[in-house]
Amino acid sequence: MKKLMWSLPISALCLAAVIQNTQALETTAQGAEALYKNNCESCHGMGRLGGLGPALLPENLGRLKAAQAAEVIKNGRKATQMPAFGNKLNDDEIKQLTALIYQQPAQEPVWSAAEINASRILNKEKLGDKPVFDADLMNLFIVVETGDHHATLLNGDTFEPITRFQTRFALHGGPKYSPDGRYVFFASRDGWISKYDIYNLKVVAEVRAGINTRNIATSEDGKWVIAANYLPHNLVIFSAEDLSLAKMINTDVDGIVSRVSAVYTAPPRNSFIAAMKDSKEVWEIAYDKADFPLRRIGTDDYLDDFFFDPQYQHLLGASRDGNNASVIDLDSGKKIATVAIPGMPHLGSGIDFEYNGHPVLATPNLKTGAVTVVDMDNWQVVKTIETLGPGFFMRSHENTPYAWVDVFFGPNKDKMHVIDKKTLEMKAVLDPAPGKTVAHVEFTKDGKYALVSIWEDDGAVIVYDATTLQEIKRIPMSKPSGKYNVYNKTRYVQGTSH
Ligand code: DHE
Repeated sequence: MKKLMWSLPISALCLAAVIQNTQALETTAQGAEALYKNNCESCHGMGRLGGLGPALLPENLGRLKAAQAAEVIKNGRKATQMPAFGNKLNDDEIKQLTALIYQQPAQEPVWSAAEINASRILNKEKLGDKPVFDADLMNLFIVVETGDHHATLLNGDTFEPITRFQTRFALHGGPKYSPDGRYVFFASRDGWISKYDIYNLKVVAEVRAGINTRNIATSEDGKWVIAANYLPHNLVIFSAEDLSLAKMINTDVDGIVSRVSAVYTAPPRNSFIAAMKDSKEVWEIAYDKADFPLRRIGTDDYLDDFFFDPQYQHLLGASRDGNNASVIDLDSGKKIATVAIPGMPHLGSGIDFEYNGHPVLATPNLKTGAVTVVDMDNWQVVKTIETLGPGFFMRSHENTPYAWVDVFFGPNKDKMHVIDKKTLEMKAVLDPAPGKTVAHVEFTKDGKYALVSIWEDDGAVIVYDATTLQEIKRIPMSKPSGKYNVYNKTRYVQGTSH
């Protein structure tokens, strides 16, 4: 392959998995290719690009260890259509297939406009303009359940599910709503974008944007959806109306080869802002101008995880060494400060609120058990709040006194911290499911209730009174990875991440 993906830097979290995967045994290529063709190709596609089943390329498998892949081939995968091959293939054949899928294909995979256009699926049914159920449309939640690849539409007043539907395999990143909250767009790691009509409880359009996709963003005017891809190296813009292709923006430019880490919407700027994985740049794409003009902002470090201040005037990007964050003024394109945050801040999960009359941001850290609070008036660290381990997701709401942060990694993954935003002291540490991973919080529209995930296949969403911290209800769900309230997300309520 000409483009050497493995020589490029990769995110810290998946490093371990990648090292393991690239240690996969050399295969007798001929035999493995034939085994693939006869047993796997009809679902996983020619060239291992994916089809009914996910793509089987090293980049797409970065999060699955080779031993686990062999196990899936042998015994099948629960809650998917992947059958068990254990009675058809012997151990040596399974070993060969496992080795094959962790090898780069001889030909570099292509996903051009032709493949994108050919992948598009439109639901041609005539659908009505009124919701087919009765609920406060602004207080609905989409809960993504990655355990069995489903999503639940949850009524935020009654906490009763309205419907539950199958999604594409392995969704990642927050689903994004249209400004009126009627439609929600999902992205899968395999590149599928699905547009779901909440009023009619139906998928209305789908398109495959790439082979390995990071996330999507929707424009504030409701017209565009953009996908950030690792493979190919590009950003792809679609009409939000019917997911038809509007523009592909190649990110391998000026001799620099770069994947795209993520893309976000900056509503006051009418632009999308993209984080580059392998180039020292931030890209801004104007979505309100013809042909989506691009502005490239040079940075002095690789910045691939972002926090934006509420005005979208400043961007905080975590540096790759995980020891500090750069503050970039998005108007001038200049770096204006460096904030020392030694624990590898997870800025994408950062939230903002007011503390002592100052706007602050609070971010969990991926390497240390700490939440870092930074004054956005002077970019100084106000406080480092000790937690019981590295956290992944943090959330609050403008109407609640507390900020909630999980632990996610290590022995205390079952704990949930509740921090008082007025004092920056720990108000409580919740322990609702000892031994299980407890993560990710979202609030009802009014901020009165906090919904917390028990992140297990036989998990649940727990509803808490966000003031008394009493448990109100437990709704069984299959690894509910994220919950997204229509009002909080479409109104960019303070305390929600972008
Ligand atoms: Fe995520 C959001 C990157 C691993 C679950 N994750 C995001 C976003 C980025 C990101 C850039 C913001 C995009 C958005 O919401 O539009 N995630 C990364 C990584 O680089 C990392 C560390 C490695 C990787 O393999 O991609 C990573 N993420 C994970 C997981 O292992 C998680 C826990 C399980 C999973 O399903 O993959 C995970 N990421 C999530 C979730 C969100 C997310 C649930 C949305 C959070 C939200 O509330 O908005």
